[in-house]
Amino acid sequence: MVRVRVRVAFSPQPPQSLPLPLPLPVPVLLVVAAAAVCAAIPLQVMAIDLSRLHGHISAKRGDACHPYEPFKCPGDGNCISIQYLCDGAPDCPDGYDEDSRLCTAAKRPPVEETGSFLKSLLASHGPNYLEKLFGSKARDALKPLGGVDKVAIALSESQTIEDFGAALHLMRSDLEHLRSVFMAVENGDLGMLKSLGIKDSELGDVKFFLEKLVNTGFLD
Ligand SMILES: [Ca+2]
Repeated sequence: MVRVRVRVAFSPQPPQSLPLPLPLPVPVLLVVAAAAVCAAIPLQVMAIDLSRLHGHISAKRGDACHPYEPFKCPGDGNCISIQYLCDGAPDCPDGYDEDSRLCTAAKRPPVEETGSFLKSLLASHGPNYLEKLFGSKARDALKPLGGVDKVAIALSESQTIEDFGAALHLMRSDLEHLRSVFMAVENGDLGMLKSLGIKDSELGDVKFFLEKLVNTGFLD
């Protein structure tokens, strides 16, 4: 199906028919322009935070895109507007703006936030604590799985728990254990988390963390 989309280019010039009586100072013009752009972007699109897209955005200085088209297609370097990310139609030549890992990461908490949370649990309880969630390969501060950052990226980018298990080469038994933990949380059964040794003071944070994944399709 060919999708036709009309694009309106942003013009910093006021329309000829509506001349401004006095030239506005540049900062005022910028605020007005930013407000106009924000008003034109639907709320759903505003939820996409480029800082969540770990590893999907070039970090090189000097090749940044214009603020109104902040996403750089990795293939050809074209810059596209943020409302064209994950909107169902390819805008980068290779369709990267619709990449399923990128679009999953756009819905999840930032990788850095997930990594910090996992590290805080390890710091409080010791390097083997996350075996309770992710199974025996999660010992030694997740080193057998590639480290905390790799696990955080997999949690961010894996659309489903099956994708997560494949990304980290989890054993089937460990994956099914993890699924049972998620299902318990989805069903409001905090007894499961308590039985894993998670302290009452941490239950809220762990539940919130797991629910974020469930609510973005992890168990689908
Ligand atoms: Ca698109």
